[in-house]
Amino acid sequence: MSDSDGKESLNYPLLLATIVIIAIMVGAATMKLLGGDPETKVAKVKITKEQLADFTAHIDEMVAGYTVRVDEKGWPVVHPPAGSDVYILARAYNFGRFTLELEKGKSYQLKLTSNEIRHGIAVRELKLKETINLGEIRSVAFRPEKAGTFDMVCSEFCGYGHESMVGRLIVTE
Ligand SMILES: [Cu+2]
Repeated sequence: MSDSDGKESLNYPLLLATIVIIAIMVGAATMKLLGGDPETKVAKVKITKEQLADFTAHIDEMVAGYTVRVDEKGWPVVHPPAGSDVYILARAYNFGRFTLELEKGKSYQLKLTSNEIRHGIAVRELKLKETINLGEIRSVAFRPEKAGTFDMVCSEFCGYGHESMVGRLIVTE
């Protein structure tokens, strides 16, 4: 008698606890899927030696096509049009010998790659921070929301020259 009673009565505290745990897990998974800034969506593709050559050709085109002046270091200031792809090759120990100039509130697609070891790119004030792995092109939607002149630094320790790996990013109003 008491056995059959026990089987029929549900363990409500346990059931409730299970439901709560499942709800928390579903919630966490959903937040992970939806989370993150929609302006910094990241896509990655693998890159071959030939594609790396293409990549450097894109950089040369960008510098040749969109240099607007030369800065006091003698570096070309490159101002690609809003909405365009911006190619950056990280290497020991610079991001290319040019200064990048972008427009505030405009969207760009950063194309990032490295030709040797892993580097990173970070502009603290503009909330940009990406790892740049060898052998892949990382494509990042980027919209600078602050005007000014900012340091673009390497965010992954990459050797003795890491600290000196500083580029310059100008954002105009
Ligand atoms: Cu580096």
